[in-house]
Amino acid sequence: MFEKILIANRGEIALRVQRACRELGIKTVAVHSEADKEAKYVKLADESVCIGPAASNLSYLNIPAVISAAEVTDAQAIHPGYGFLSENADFAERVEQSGFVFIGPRAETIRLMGDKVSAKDAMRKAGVPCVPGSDGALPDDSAEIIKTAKKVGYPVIIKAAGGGGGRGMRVVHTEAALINAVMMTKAEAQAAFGNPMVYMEKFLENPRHIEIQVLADQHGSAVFLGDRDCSMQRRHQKIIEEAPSPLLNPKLRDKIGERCAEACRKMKYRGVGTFEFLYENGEFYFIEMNTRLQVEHTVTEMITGLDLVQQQIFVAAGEKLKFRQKDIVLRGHAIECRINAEDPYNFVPSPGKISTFHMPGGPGVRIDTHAYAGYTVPSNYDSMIGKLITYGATRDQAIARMRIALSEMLVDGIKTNIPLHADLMADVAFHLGGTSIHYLEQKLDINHK
Ligand code: MV4
Repeated sequence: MFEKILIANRGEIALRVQRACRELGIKTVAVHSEADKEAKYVKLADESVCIGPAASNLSYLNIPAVISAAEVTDAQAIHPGYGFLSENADFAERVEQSGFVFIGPRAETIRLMGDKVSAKDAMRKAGVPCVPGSDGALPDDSAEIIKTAKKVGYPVIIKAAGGGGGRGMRVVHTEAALINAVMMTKAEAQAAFGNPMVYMEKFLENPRHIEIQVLADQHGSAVFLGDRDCSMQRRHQKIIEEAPSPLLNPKLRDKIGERCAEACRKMKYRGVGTFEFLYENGEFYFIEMNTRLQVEHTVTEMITGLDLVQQQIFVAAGEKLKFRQKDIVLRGHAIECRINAEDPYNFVPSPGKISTFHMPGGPGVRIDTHAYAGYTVPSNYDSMIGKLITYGATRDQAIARMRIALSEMLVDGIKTNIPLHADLMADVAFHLGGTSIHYLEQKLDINHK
């Protein structure tokens, strides 16, 4: 097992990884920007290294600075957290070339999944159901593109191979608009990702976003750890996640989950991963795979009883999974509310100094945050300051506990989205379960007219 791990991230996830290490008796190195040097989790780490100024591209995204920090502190492995360098194949490669272990999949796997055309191709070959569409990237020939769209049926969506997470896509409703839309998406993709390749899919009008969590070791074993429903989102930012999805029954879940686990075995996947699906009319359609630990891994931890960060560390160290699929039991229900430093209704970021910080507690309440009274939320990074997670035997109990927890939570000095979460916990459609990916934006629109 590793003796020392460098955590190449900041905020709540840096603290989360630190806690997992401490429990395993592993020493931690925190790297931080000048803006984060006073943060408590930095001081809590066994060692810390300042890797640059506040701007992310000069610090948390600075590959040579992160690797140098691992060298000077003699860390053996690097945990990338989420965001920043976590899905950067070049980083993973350079970490391993420098003699450290990258806590995540092989660079080759990250690269395969980073290109959405090659990812989809790999999934199709591995038997994972995909959205119908073009066979790989679209050709240059307009007549061919028109033919493909006719076959797929309008509306279609044009997506950049280099995109993902909602970047570089365009919906097309008619043949008249098709070629121009393809040209525009290609030009934008070239500018944004340095890759003009685009592909086509049938556009699903009102799907849910359901994802499958997987875990695989280096010895060919892979399991799925249930699903999460992440449909409550705005502008591709998830706000609430839950596990399991209120829409699935065990049979459907096991069927799609086993497909994902089998795909991992075929790809020789290593580490944790997430298969993202759109779910409509009882069918799953693969859209993307994330090769990192996700923000919402917590809800999976609550219903499986596993520590996913520790599992990442075990498999990165070459250990075998200590359980098989039949040993994985999904128990109860968990909900996560992302707490952001922002205006709850216009979503404008609200950085600054937190004066009051009172956190809820009680049975089934978990808080993952690096914030505290007196902490200053920097303006340089993502506005998420923490996650409130509740667990219950049933979905209703998890919701009831969330309502109480939100009512106890006090954060003053900055604005937060706690009032929006309180509204959503009282929302009838949310209570019924399974609102679509468009629900929150529609609700916010109505409330503002
Ligand atoms: C789609 C889609 C409808 N049909 N693909 C957006 C993020 C990226 N991961 C894929 N996205 C979508 N792809 C087809 N064929 C609708 C979306 C989409 C979406 C997906 C998941 C969560 C939120 C979303 C919000 C708007 C659009």
